[in-house]
Amino acid sequence: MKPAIMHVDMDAFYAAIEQRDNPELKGKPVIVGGTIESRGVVSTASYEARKYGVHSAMAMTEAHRRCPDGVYLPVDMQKYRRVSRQLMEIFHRFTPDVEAISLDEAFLDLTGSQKLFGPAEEIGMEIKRLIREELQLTASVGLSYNKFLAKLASDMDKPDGFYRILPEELEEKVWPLPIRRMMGVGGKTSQMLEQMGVTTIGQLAKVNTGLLEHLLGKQGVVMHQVANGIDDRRVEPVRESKSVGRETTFPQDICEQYLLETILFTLADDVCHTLRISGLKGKTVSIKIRYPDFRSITRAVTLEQYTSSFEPVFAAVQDLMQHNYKDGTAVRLIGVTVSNLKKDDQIVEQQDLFQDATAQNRQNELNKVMDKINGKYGGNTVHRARKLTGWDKNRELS
Ligand code: TTP
Ligand code: MG
Repeated sequence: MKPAIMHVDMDAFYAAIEQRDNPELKGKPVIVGGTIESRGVVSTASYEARKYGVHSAMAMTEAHRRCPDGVYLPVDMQKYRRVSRQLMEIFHRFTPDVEAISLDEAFLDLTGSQKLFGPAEEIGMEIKRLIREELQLTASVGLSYNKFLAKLASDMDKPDGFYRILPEELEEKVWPLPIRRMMGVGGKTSQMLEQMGVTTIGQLAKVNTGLLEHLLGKQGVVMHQVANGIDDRRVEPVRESKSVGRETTFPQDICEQYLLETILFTLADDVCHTLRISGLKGKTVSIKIRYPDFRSITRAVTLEQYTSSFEPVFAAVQDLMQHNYKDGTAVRLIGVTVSNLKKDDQIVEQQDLFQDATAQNRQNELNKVMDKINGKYGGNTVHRARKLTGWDKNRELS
C-alpha cells in the first residue's frame, strides 16, 4: 500500500483560540505573549498582526513598536492544552498512528486508514471540517508520502490550507523552494550551502553526496536524501514529548534563595500536573538558572523511580538549588524540567520496601483530587501553596 502521511498544523494557534473565544477580536491584530514589564516575547500573532511584521519570539517591546494598536493578551496555557487534547482526539478517530509534535501540530499515518475511511485527501478534508465545526478553528493540512514532504506541504498553503505533494510532483513543487524551507537547515548550514551556489532544494538534490558528507557529516547525507524525496522516518505514535518544563523570566532580577525556591515550587507543581494529565512519569529532574548576563546553567539529577508526584520532584529541585546556587546571586530566569519520560502504563512499579506506603498513597490521592478539580474547572483552581515567610509582600512577584 502506498504510504499516506499527513501533517496538520493549526493556524496562529494561541491567537486563533483567543479570537474564537472573544468574537470582538476577530479580524483584529491579536498578539499573545508575555508583558513588556516581564521582558516577555511574542508567543504568536494573528495573521492580521503579522502584516505589521510581528512574529513569534519577537520581544514584546518591538511588537508594540511595530503594532501599537494591537490587542495584547497573556498566554493561557491551560486553555491551549485543553484545545490541543480535543484536536488530538479528532485525529485519533482516523488512525492510532498520531505523532504529536507540539500542541498544535501532528503527523498522522493514514496508510492503513484509507480502507476504512476512503482516500487520504478525503480524510484530510474531513479532519479540516471537524476542526472547523467542533473547535471553530482552522488548520493547514499537508499530505504526501513521507514526513518531510507532508510537513513542507502543510506550510505551502497557510492559513486554512490543504496541499498535496505526489511523488511525481517533487521536481515541480519542491525543487524550486529555497533550502531554508528544509526542516533542520539552520542559518549556518544554509549560509554555507548558499556560498557554494546551492540555494534551492533541487540544487541540493543534485550535489554529490560525498561532498555533502565531507562538508556536513551525516546531516549532509540525510539532507541529500530528503531533497530527493527519501525520508524513511516513521510516524511514531508513542513518541511522547521528551520532557515537560516550565520556566519564568522575572520582571526584576531576584537574588533570594527562598523566593527562588518558592517560584520553583509553583513551576514544579505545574510540571507535575502536566505530567499526570498526559499520563507520563519522568526520572530526571533539572533546574535551569539564567544570570543577568544571559549565562545559563542547567543541572540535573536522576531519581530512583519514575514519578509524576510533586514531592520527589520538588525535593530534587531543592537539592539541586542547594548544590548549585549561592544565596545572594542575582538571577534573571529560573526553570524546572522533568525528562527521561515514560508512559504511565509502560512503567513496572518497583515496590520500595522502605517507602511509607500510607503517606505515598495519601499524596497520590491528593494529586488525583487536585487534577480532577483543575480538569473540571480549568486553570489553576487549586494548587499547592508555600508560605512566603519573611518576604516583604510589596515585593512579591506580580
Ligand atoms: P506555530 O505552529 O509555529 O505557530 P502558529 O500556530 O501560531 O501559527 P502558524 O502555524 O499559522 O504559522 O506554533 C504553535 C503555537 O506555539 C503558537 O500559537 C504559539 C506557540 N509558540 C510559542 O509560544 N513560541 C514560539 O516561538 C513559537 C514558534 C510558537
Ligand atoms: Mg501552527
